[in-house]
Amino acid sequence: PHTIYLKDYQPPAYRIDKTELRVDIREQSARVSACLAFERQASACEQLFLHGENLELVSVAINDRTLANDQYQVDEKGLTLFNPPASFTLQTEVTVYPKQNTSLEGLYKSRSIYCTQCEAEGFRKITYFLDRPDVMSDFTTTIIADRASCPVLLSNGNKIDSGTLEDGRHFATWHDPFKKPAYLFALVAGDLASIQDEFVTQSGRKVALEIFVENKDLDKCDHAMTSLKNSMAWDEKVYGREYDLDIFMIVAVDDFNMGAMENKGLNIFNTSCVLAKPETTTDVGFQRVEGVVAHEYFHNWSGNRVTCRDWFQLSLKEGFTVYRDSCFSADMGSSTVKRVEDVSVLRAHQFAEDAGPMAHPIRPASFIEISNFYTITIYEKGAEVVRMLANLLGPDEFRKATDLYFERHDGQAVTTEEFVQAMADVSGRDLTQFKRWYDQAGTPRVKVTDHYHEASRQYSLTFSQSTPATPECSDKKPFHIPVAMGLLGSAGELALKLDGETLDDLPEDNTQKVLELTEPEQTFIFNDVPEHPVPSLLRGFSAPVKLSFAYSRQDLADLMQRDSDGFNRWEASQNLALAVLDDAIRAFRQGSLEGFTVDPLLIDSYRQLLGDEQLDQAMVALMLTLPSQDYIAEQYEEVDVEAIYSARRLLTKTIAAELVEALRARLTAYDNRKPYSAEADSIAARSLKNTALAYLMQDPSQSDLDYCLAQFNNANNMTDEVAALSALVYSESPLVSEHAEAALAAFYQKWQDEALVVNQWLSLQARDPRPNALLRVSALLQHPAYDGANPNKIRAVIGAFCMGNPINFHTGLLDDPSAGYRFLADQVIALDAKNPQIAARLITPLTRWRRYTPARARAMRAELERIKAAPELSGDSYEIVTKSL
Ligand code: HT7
Ligand code: ZN
Repeated sequence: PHTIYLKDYQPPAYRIDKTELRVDIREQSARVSACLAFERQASACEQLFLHGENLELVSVAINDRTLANDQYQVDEKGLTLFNPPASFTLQTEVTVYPKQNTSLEGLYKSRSIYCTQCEAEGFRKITYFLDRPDVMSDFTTTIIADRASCPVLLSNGNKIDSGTLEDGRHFATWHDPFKKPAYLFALVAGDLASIQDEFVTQSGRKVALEIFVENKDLDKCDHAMTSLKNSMAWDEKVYGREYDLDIFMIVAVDDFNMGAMENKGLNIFNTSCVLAKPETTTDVGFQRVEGVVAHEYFHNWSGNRVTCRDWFQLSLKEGFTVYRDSCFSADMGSSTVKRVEDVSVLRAHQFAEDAGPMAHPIRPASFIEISNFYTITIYEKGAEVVRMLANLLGPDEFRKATDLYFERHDGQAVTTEEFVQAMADVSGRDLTQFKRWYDQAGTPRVKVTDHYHEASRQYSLTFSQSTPATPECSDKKPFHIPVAMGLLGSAGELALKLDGETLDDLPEDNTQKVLELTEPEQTFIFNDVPEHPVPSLLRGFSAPVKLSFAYSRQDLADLMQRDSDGFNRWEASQNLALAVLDDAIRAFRQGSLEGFTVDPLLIDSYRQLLGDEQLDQAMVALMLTLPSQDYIAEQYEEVDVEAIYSARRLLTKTIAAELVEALRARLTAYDNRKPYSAEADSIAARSLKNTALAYLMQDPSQSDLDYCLAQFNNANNMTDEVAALSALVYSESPLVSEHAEAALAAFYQKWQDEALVVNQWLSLQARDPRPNALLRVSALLQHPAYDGANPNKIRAVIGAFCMGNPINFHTGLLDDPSAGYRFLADQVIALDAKNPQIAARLITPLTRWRRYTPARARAMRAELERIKAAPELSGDSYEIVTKSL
């Protein structure tokens, strides 16, 4: 495998102005005929290389003349044309094998549905092409298949023809009037049912909306349709972006490597991101459907109308689109809850990536396999960078800048430079330093100290920033970091007047400011400060950094109660919990948790929270939830898995015991007879009730257990049903164990025909922290519900065990502590030949070996070596393994 560098970018030698495809699908294979109109862009070209992989070439002609053997050459990477003319039509015919295509890239079969996945480089598995995003073409596609097995034939754009052929076959021809790169091409053929609706755009155009699924799933499409219409309206209102074709289609398939794909006018989705109904889908599932439908729809502008010049620019479309979908979800529900959720994911997983061997900037400088760069860094950190720009410019200028960007670059393939330039042009700001966020990896540390001078009533905050070395660079230059902040006095928020500012400079509400850090060290002095305040820093998580300030525990308890910034109230709860967890981790490491007492300040703060009737119930639930094991691990240089697990477990049990009455009061306050609704306040009420239930089931009374069993048996929605099931399964109380086994069996019996529900059942067991989980996981792999070719099932069992069950993954089996690592390596090696993208992703937990104690690090490393030595390892897995060794 070889490395591709951004610095080597060259524009394509040819354009492909028109692409005509004819895809003739038969049970055993498909014949793809392509007619491509090439125009030379540069001076003479002796050899033109077209990408093509896993294609069986049947014929090749230029301007209708079959090529002689010395006019072309074919190898496993593509087709080379020797001395092609300046302007010509290339005709090729190839055979492909959708049923045997287990990589789920190119044209493949998912259950009975033929579908495609072309991003990033899958089109080359369909036909020979310049498969790169800066080659944009006008596509006309004819699909031919059996009418009985494939009554529905879809592709991008508008249907321009259809008809009947001999032998029970039929065809449909689609034309997409918008030029697009090949990665946005799609086709679907299958026996699909659909729901239909309509959206009238702000300029009065009618757009037909259609969601296609297998007939059995037709009752689970309404939420996706509502989400789609909400997204269309939101993009018009917030970004002035209108949909451009006459039809927008979504197709759901079971076998899909990621969540969904934004193909022009024909989005293809993993069923897990479309299907939802209360009986089978949790609240988290409903929110995911809404978010992913929005994300793919928003790509129509941020990605499709304005696309990427090359794959190094991936965050141009992904970071921006994640930012857009997260603002949309914030507007549909609670913005603070959404922010907390996003930041939790970022800090537990992106920060870990940024500190590991796969760390890369949001615009990487090189890669071996682009599929490995669909990372949490490109997506979520990319979104944080756009969020910082949006906050620096303010809403009006940011909107002007996005308008300018879309208008300037409509129909073009551009770079992140152009995106930032639009921001700079509108705002007049110099964003040169800001652009370091695009090419320096790593999470900046920001250390803050303060000083209060009573006599002068001056308060100063000193910030110093530094960024640890990452593989691409060890000498980091300072970042431009916006720090939103306020100051808490004893009676509330204080007015902020920076030294040098006059009253005229200040807005009416001047209790919040954004301080812009640009130097390694900077001090800000505030005047007329009446008392030593408690600073509230990095409000709303205004930059993706690790900020530290020496808060006392009482300060944190105070911020938890009183900060006007909802995000920072939650942040204070996390920091207070982390401090107490650290006490327990130290005690564990010094010998034992026996007799350890949990700081009563944490218990009292939680008690206050449980009694707070004003605060959004979802926020109460989030603040009562201890930091995840991954986020706790992030706080330490060396991860002590047992100490973290034991400390968190002890705190959970202590909180449950100390607050039993307040927790029960939350159950009593909840009205179980309310009909289900997916609105934010209903979701919030359920989340608090189920958080309380999980605590109570740590050591339940008979009536707590009865409540949980009744909820499990009578719930009218999956959120409550699965919350009760996991409270039963994860309880260590002897009162519960036989009920847990029975509930697991009953759940499977009830839901065995609902694949997505079965995935929940699998993953709940794979995450079970009790000892010897690996034995149960190995049994699950043999269960009839498991399918080793389906990425959702792989994620539900192998992914959930290796990434969501750290205590079992790292401790293995009682007599075999490395068994978890060996299990993962075995699974990766077996999967790599079939689906390299999914195999490579699974390796992630092993890549972090340097963070663990020496014996574990050695064992993890040995498994990486074993994967590396596997015969015919894919480029995908090779890249991850070699970069992490
Ligand atoms: N833009 C889409 C990326 C995607 C993808 C990438 C690699 C392999 C399979 C894939 N399926 C979809 C998804 C998105 O971000 O919208
Ligand atoms: Zn995307």
